[in-house]
Amino acid sequence: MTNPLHDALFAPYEGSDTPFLLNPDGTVLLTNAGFSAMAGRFANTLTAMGLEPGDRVAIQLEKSPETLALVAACIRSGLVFLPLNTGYTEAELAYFIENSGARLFLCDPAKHEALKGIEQLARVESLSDTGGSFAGLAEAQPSDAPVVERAPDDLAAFLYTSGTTGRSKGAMISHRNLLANAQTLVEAWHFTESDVLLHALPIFHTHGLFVACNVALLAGAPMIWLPKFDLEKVLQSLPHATAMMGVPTFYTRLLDDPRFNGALAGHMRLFISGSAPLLAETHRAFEARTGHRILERYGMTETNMLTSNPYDGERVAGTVGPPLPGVELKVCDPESGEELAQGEVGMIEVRGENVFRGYWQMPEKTAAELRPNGWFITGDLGVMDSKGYVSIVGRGKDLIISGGYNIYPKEIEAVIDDQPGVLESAVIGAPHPDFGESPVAVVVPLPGALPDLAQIETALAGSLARFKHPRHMELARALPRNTMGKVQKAALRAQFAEVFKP
Ligand code: MCA
Ligand code: AMP
Repeated sequence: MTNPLHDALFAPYEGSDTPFLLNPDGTVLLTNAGFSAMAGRFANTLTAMGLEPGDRVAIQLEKSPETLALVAACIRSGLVFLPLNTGYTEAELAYFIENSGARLFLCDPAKHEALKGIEQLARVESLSDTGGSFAGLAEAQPSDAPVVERAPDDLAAFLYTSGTTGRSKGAMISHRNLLANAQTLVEAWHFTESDVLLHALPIFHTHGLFVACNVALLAGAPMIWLPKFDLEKVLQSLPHATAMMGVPTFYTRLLDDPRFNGALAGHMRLFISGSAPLLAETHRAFEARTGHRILERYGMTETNMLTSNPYDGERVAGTVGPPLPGVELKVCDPESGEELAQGEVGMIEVRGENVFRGYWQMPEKTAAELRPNGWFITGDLGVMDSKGYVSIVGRGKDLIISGGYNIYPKEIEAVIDDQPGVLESAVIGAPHPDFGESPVAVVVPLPGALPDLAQIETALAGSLARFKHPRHMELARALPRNTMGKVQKAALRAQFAEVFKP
């Protein structure tokens, strides 16, 4: 084997005129041959720029065939790619690019001018399905490119994940991590060449890129390629697809539309949900409407997929199923790390070939979460039943999941606390009918001051991606605290539990 991911995901179909990406009406958008030619040209362009194996390439691109071809090109050239949320502001991007030491940053042509400042940190080029400076350079390149040799433990990607404290950490993901998990999932979920995956997720996170794309690529199944979750296009695509992966918001949005019914889902064999808890009532409503039991699974950026409800056995609503083959999982005392008896609630720890290689240049953070014997401390609180099914019952980490995107309150609080007239703030997640959870900010003024909430919103807009902005903000005299002086976020969660209720 010369390059584990290239050999398994891209090489088998190279040059074949079979369909690779499809339109919502089932017609061919791009063949495998068209895709591999594009990826080859991009790989040659990257090499011609002087990038060398192991160099990092940061990518903030809209979802398009070109973006996926760039990922394939990085893998082929032995480069480490960093996919970045398209919503990130320049301030957020600068941190990732500087921290990773990326030599090249690729952005959308529409943002190229506005992001010129990044040139102090890395070369900046642009790419989209209609062109861009990188696409221009690629035109002159041949479509056949050398495949750079990689060992299984060589890095393939950095995915930045925030934490309860401090700055985001670059999770170092290897070829072995991604390939092991993709192989497990293809088998567990029975993917074959006959499948058509309806792909409506973003491709800058584990779910859309490593779960969805890698499973389809490894199985040789074409994908209906939607730039985003567009309800009309999803409804149009369903009769041409066999499987879909989504966050719970996909399923609640489908259920909100009366056109979505059993007949429309008749060609589908599998609906998979993850990234955030799927409410048991959504699971039941979905089955009542379509006859399909959604298969819920659980994973993390650092570990890829960890547990899954079974394909053939019982899919239990409100659980994330047993550990996947090759994944060891135990529930431990959060303080001592001792394994707890079955049925007790504790910290979920996991181990397996899927577990990442640590945080980039952050040995203390790596040591705090990844034990020397390979067990990773997930930060999720869970319990395992007598049949081995795991339920996530809470989070040891202060995290809000909105429509499948993770939001760390600390990051929002830090911006608000810096604003004139603010003494302190607390951000919590409140139940939201569309996004599952959404952030609420409680702002405490300095004595005698009256902070301007509109000005705080402007400050948030300048520094944080839109999806992180609190959708409700209000002033309070003080934050509830316990006798130790710690802010009681549970009390705030109870107070704001109905703030987004329709
Ligand atoms: C968009 N907006 C959001 C979100 N998405 N706000 C909060 N949370 C979000 N998730 C903002 C938009 O900027 C817009 O702002 C407004 O909300 C409404 O946009 P809308 O058109 O309704 O949103 P959308 O484009 O339809 O997106 C919603 C979405 C999307 C389809 C749920 O966010 C999505 O595809 N989420 C999937 C995320 C994902 O892949 N997560 C996996 C992470 P304005 O108010 O200005 O109009 S990987 C992971 O978690 C692990 C490993 C795992 O287990 O998978
Ligand atoms: P991230 O690593 O940023 O992609 O987010 C991973 C986190 O999402 C996990 O640690 C869980 O807290 C959460 N998560 C993923 N899948 C599920 C699920 N099916 N149910 C509940 N939480 C989930």
